[in-house]
Amino acid sequence: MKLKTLEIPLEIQNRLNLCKNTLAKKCFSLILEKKSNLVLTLDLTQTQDILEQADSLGPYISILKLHVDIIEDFTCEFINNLKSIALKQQFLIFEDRKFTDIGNTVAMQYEKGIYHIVEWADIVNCSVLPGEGVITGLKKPINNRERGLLLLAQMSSKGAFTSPDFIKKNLELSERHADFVFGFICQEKLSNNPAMIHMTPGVKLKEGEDKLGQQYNTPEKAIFERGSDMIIVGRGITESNSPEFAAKEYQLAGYEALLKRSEG
Ligand code: 5BU
Repeated sequence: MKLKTLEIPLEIQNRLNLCKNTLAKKCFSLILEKKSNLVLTLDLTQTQDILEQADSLGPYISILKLHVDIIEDFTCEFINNLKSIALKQQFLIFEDRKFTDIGNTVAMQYEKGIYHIVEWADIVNCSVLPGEGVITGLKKPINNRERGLLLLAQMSSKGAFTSPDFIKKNLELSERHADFVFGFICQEKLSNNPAMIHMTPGVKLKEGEDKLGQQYNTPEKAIFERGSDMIIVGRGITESNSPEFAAKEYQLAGYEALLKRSEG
């Protein structure tokens, strides 16, 4: 198993040159530098496990995604340690908080409580179900930090509600707030704006379903056939016998699919 080290996906290089959003630039640069369009999701409940996996799998990923509210022994020290690992291993931190409330509430959820998410998460996401206020609310606590927002346009789970109108609204709002919004969580390419990044969860090397309605597509299907840019993978890696071997496999599968698309 070897990456074609000399090849780069020209499409990503071109899009990097076109985009102005800082987080989009960072993502495109990481994809090219690390030859990885892999977002690892560490849905683990113990901080030590998260830190160990983040450090050992860090070389193969561009983004680490968390659900901070499932952690049972959360401390500020954990965040400091995670930030050091992110710096050492060169990945961005994405808190999958899925903000969905009125602007005033999401602003507080982003900044306050025990987690102070705005202080450490480079990337967060929200649903536009509440309307534009959810985005303007999330902008409030940012100040001059470099932060990016992804819109939750489509979900991977069975029976997820996604009407064409809802997707259209996501596209409109992404353009209106392109200083902050730099892409989508989705199941296929939605935007023709080359600066917008598409990230897809529900990815495994083998298609299938879990027992609670999660549906899986392969990296090839997500990236090559459906035109997404990054794959989000959790249990495919964390529950394998060798997470390091699996992370390399997903890195290779995701990046090869991107190369294949760029060539085509
Ligand atoms: P998995 O172990 O690869 O199934 O984990 C998928 C992760 O992506 C998990 O953290 C979910 O919360 C997250 N996710 C998802 O699976 N599907 C979606 O549509 C969205 C997020 Br949005």
